[in-house]
Amino acid sequence: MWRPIYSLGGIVLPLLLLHHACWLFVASHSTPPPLPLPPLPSAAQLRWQLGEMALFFHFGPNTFTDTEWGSGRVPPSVFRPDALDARQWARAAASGGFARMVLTAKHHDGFCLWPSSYTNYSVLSSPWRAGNGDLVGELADAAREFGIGMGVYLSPWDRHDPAFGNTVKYNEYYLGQMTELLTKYGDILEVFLDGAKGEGEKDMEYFFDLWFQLIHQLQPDAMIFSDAGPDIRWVGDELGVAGSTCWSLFNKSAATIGGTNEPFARHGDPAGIDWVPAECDVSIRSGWFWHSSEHPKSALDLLDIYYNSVGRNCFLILNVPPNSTGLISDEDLEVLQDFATLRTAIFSHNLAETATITANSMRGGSSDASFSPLNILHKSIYNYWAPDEGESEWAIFLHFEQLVSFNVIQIQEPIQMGQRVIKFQVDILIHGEWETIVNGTTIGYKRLLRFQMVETHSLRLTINKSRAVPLIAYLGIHVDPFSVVYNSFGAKSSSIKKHSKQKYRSFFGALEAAI
Ligand code: FUL
Repeated sequence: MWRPIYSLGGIVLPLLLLHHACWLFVASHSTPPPLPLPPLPSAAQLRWQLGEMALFFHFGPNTFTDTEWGSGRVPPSVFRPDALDARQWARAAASGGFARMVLTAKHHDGFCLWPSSYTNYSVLSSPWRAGNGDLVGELADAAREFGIGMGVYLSPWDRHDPAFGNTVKYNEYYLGQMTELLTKYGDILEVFLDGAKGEGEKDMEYFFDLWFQLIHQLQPDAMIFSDAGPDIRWVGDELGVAGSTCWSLFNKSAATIGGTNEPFARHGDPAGIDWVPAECDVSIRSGWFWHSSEHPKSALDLLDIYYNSVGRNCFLILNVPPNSTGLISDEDLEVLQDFATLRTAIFSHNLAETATITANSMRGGSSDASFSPLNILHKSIYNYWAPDEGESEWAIFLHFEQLVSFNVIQIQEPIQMGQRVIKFQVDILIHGEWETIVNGTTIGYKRLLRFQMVETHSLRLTINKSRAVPLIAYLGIHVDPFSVVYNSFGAKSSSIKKHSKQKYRSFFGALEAAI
C-alpha cells in the first residue's frame, strides 16, 4: 500500500538527509588548474626539453685530416675508421644520461656519411666497410637499441657539390638528401641546421620555409634547430652558456638564420609570441672534430657548463668527436662517466625532503590538496604548487628541524603551463632575520643556482614578479662539494681536475658527511 513519504517519519527523513549530505560531499570537487599562459610548448618541444641533454658527433673526412672545415676536395679514400662501433657511441650517450644523439650526416665539406643516391662523395666511395657502410643507419640502429633519440646535422653550406651556388638546383639537391635522411632511418628527433658559411663563398638562397615544411611533414616530432627556430634556437655562442635571464619565449620573425642577434638569442624575449627554447652547443674538446693534439675538458668543466645551460632553462648538446679509429676515445669516455657521477652525487639528494613545507597561499584553499606546496617534492613538472589568484607576492617556506647546509638550489616551473616567473629571491633565516642569498630572474624548465655554503633552519622562496600567477613544480636543495668557487671545500676541489676517479670518490665521501 502506498503511503506518503512523510508518514515513514524516522526512517525516510534521515535517509534523505544522508543522500543530500553525500551529494554535497561529492559536489565539493577539486579546483581545476589555472589557465595555461601562451605561448606554450608543443608535445615534441616538451619531450625534447625533458631530455635535457644530447651528445653531438662531428665525424667525417676532417677526423682523418686534422681539419675543422674541410675543403670538399679531400678524396673519400681518407675515410677509413677501421674499428668503428656505433654501439659504443650510443652506450656512452645512454650511460652518461644523454637522451639523444645528433650526427653530422654531412658537414660543410659535403661528404655524406650515408650512401646518398644524389652524390658519390660519400661512404660509398670510401674503403670503410668496402664501400658498403652507412653510418647514419648504424647509429640509428644503435640509438633504438639503447633507447635514445636520433638526430641529424645536414650542413646547408656544401663545399663539394657543384650545385652549390645555383639556388634551385642546390635546394633540390638539399631537399633530396633531407628526404633520404628523414624517410630511411626511422624516427629522427632533431634536424640541426647550421648557419655557417665561409667568407667569399658563392652566394645563393636557401628555401628555409620549404625545408621546414618538408621536415615537419616527414618527421612531425623533429625539432628543427637554427638561429631562428622554428622549434629550437641557437643560444648564440659555442661555449654552452646561456643568459642568466633566459626566456623560451621568442619572436621568430625578428630572427634571421646566419645573422644571429646574440643578446636576443641568449635571453629570449619576455614579450615573445613564439615558444622557441634555446639549445646550447659546445664541444668536449676545443675543436668540433677529433684532433690527436687535443684533449677533453674535465668533468668539472662539464658540470659548470651544465649549470650554465640546463640550469638556465636550456638544452645542452655536447659534442664528443669520435677519433680516427671510429671510437670515442677512452679519455673522453672517462670524463663523460665522471660528469654523470658528479651530477648524481649532487642532485640525487634533496634536503627539501626533510623540511616542513608551507606556502602563503594555495589554489583551492586548504581543503584541496591538488596544488599543495608539497607538490614541489615530486620529480615531475606535472605536479605543482599553485597559489590562489589575486595575490601580489607569492612565497613557499621550508622549515628544517635540524640545521641544514647547502650551496645549490634547483627550481622548476611546469612549463607545459607557459613560462611565468620574471623575478624571484631566496632568503634564509639567520638569528631571526631573513637574509637574501639569491636574487634571480627567469626560472623556466630548470634553474640551478650556486652560492657559498649557507646554514639555516628556514628557507623562503619568494616570487616577486610573474607574467601570471606563478607555478612551481620542483624545489631542490643540494650540496655541491665540487664546484670550485662556490663551496667550502674550495681548496681541495680545485685539485680535482688533476686527479682520477679515485679522487672524486673521496669528495663523494665528503658530500655524504655534509648532508
Ligand atoms: C659551426 C660549424 O661551422 C662548426 O664546424 C660546427 O659544426 C658547429 C656546430 O657549427 O657553425
